Amino acid sequence: MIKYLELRNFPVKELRPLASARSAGKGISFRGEEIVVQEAVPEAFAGVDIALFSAGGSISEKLAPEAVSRGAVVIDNTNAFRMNPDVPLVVPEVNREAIYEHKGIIANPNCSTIQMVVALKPLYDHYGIERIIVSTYQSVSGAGWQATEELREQSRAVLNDEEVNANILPVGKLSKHYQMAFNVIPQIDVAQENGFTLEEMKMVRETKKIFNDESIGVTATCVRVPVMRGHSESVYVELKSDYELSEVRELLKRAPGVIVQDAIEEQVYPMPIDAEDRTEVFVGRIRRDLTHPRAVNLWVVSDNLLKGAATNAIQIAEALVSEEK
Ligand code: 11C
Repeated sequence: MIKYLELRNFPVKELRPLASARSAGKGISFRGEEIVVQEAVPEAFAGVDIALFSAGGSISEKLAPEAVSRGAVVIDNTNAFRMNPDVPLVVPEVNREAIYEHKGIIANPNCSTIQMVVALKPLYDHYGIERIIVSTYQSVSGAGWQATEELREQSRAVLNDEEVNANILPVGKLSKHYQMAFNVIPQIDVAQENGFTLEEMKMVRETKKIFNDESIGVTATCVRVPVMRGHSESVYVELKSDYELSEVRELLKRAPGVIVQDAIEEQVYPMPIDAEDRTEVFVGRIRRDLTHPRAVNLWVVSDNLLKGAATNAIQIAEALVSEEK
């Protein structure tokens, strides 16, 4: 987020990096200047206009209200407030208008939801959406930098015929862990009572909230794959009216934040390796479904750390300070 504030020339008067007591006193660099990290205590938010939170749900629950009570608008990257009816859940390309209804906190959605709704927005507006069936192929960076280190270490161990240790995935806080290298794991986040995982239910609930449409049917299967960065999704979308494939392609090409890479005959399609460090959502494999006359299949890829997190948060901040509502 700090890098993107810098890259996008966000009008920052003062940057105040806040973290745990353990990190306080360390330095970070911003616009060529070294800034000292302070401890994230309630008083540290005095005089802050916009507070970007990304330190886990429990920290947000504790400190976001403190920041708001001191006059800040909080943009929260965690799951803590996303389904709170008083908190807008925003992807600027989809529901920018919701930003201005905030009561102090604005939530940044889950990465896998963000990239899907950006791709579906033009189809939702033009045809309406009846139902979505999504399967994800999510990179390990979604589970934090330790997970990326573990994948590196495990890959090296497998190739060297050494013992493989697994301590993080699928879910750090659970007791069972599985090898990620040369494997796929059909679990992201904890199990829910209905047999889905929390990641899957985030995709279901957040999609309905962002489109402000409870009638959309959404079902998700979220899978971790041994990719460092960039989430991919196979999306089946049943539209409310008939469509022409050429029109779907045109709508996607014109959609803000979307890049179409779609020519299977020339082997052109999005891949996470190409999406790294890019802020757009890439869409390809656009094809008519074989089982339903109003359904279309898409392959959607984006950098989960950028559009899926940092970039989306900074875009919300940009909309907040923009004159244009
Ligand atoms: C993952 N989507 O890939 C998760 C990470 O609710 O913001 C983001 C969790 C969240 O593991």
